[in-house]
Amino acid sequence: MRFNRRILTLALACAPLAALPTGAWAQQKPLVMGFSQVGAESEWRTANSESIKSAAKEAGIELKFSDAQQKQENQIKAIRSFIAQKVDVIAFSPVVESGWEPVLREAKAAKIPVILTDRAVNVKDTSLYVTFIGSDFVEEGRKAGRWLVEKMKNEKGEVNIVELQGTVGSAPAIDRKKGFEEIIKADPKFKIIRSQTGDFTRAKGKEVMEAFLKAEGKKINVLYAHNDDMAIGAIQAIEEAGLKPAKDITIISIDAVKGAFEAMIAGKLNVSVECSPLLGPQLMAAAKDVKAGKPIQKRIVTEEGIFPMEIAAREFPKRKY
Ligand code: GZL
Repeated sequence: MRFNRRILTLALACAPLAALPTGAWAQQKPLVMGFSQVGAESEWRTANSESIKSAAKEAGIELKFSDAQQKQENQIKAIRSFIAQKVDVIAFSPVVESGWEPVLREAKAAKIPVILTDRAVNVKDTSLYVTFIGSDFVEEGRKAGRWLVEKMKNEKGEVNIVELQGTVGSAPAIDRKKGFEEIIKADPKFKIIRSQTGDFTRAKGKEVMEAFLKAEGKKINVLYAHNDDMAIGAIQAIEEAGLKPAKDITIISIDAVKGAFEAMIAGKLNVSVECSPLLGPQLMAAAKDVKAGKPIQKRIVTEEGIFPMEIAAREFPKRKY
């Protein structure tokens, strides 16, 4: 008799749950997101990873986070693993634009929605991802170009530019180059005399700048770096060559991370175009909307500014990354 009473008590205690619509039960289980990150190559990337992890925690989303060490094959492996684990949603920042169709088709076949953050992919079938949340890199390149044209408007002679490109084949490297050239081509005095990848890292940026200085020396008037980390590495090379960064060579870079503000305040960097890594909250909101079956924009662009050295000290205390 006692045993039956216990079962009855338990059944009565669970009864209210049975009354919940099944969806409500499903909503009790936290949404599980598989995220494949490019790597940890720059200050920007570190801030981006922190934003994603803290936003997942804040949103009550279970995050499976994988660092690809800037290798596409590691990202593809991670995405396949997320599919095998039957996560609710997959998100990633593609290290390069191409080579994603096969694994994205596998995710689609497994009915797992994919969200792109930070960088885009180059696919014919855009149904392979739900949305792309990130900056307009072409516009970032245009902003860098417009700043240079304005700064050099009274310059009569040639303006010789060396360019440190981002990771070969990546959306930011392709588009920042495109936007910058679109603006400077209006005036033939601007010439890009050397252009090479520094892979978005300080070490490689310094190494390539050393080679540029060896080959071109005092002919260099401007350095255009696709991110602050490469610019900071190049600043070291410029100083070691006995030149004054931001004076002997005008330096333009992109991201507007803390290191860039410190360099501008020290008078060693002329300007940094903002590229916000703080994509975590938008990503988590999009993931929840996708799972709830809500409509979502195919492209969500992050709004960004530009920070010349003259305002760096005033703006630095307000910076969030
Ligand atoms: C831009 C991002 C780039 C940053 C670099 O959204 O993909 O990658 O500009 C980072 O600092 O390495």
